[in-house]
Amino acid sequence: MLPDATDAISRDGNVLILAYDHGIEHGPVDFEPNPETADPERVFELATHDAVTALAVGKGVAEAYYPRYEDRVTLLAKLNGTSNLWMGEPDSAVNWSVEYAAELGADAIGFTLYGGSNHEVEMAEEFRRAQEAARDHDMGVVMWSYPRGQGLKNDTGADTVAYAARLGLELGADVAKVKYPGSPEAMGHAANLAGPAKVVMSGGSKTDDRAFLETVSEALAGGADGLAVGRNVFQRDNPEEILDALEAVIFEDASVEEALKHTSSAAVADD
Ligand code: FBP
Repeated sequence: MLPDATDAISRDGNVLILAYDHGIEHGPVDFEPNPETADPERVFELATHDAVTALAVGKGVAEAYYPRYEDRVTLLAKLNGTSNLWMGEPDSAVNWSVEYAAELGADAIGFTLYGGSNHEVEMAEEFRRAQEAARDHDMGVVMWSYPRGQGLKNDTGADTVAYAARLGLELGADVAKVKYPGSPEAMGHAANLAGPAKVVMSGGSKTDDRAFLETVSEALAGGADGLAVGRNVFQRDNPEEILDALEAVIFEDASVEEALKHTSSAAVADD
């Protein structure tokens, strides 16, 4: 972890990564709730929102769209990814090099590590190469740290998530992206173990405005440095509203009640 490595992808020390690698990881099914988000242009437009400190996308999407947005969006190059069609032990193909990501203008790289998978050793070695190349290019390093495999699937227990956060620090990530472990205390435990590396909560499947904002607020209270979110933003009918609300919670220290005023839920509650 290097002290200034996250400057380009943070705001006042906090991070809000808009994740849009779902077309690889989950497939088109994730765009069904809000079909216009199948068009990357729609999501690049969302990423121009002041709340978004970086947009995480795969190579093809970056190549096709980033040149038109380079002045308005901070690019996080999600280097590896595997489709949901893959049925083997958790693994992730490295789809582009750090050098090429730098050429395209990326400020940071993103890399999934499945600790606990039969492929952990190779994945850690691939991560090493990417992390060191990122240092050569002054790019930040974000680890999607998801312990998984051999019976461990989406484990959100406090000890597992703390281990995931610690792997981020140990292997040289500047930011460890982890699943929410269910309470502010457990989040704090993970954040402590990550030391100087930032820890951000992974958004997860879509929930309602209040439940989502409460979880984000709890994670921050526990010691998280922000959020990396996909579906809980782009699957909403009004993604800009939830970004307004997240901006209030993450960067303006607003309460959930205050933040909810940015969303249509507030209008429904007032009726
Ligand atoms: P969400 O906020 O939609 O959960 O996205 C976060 C993310 O890490 C994405 O970057 C990735 O595509 C997806 O979750 C992977 O989810 P999983 O591997 O748990 O199915």
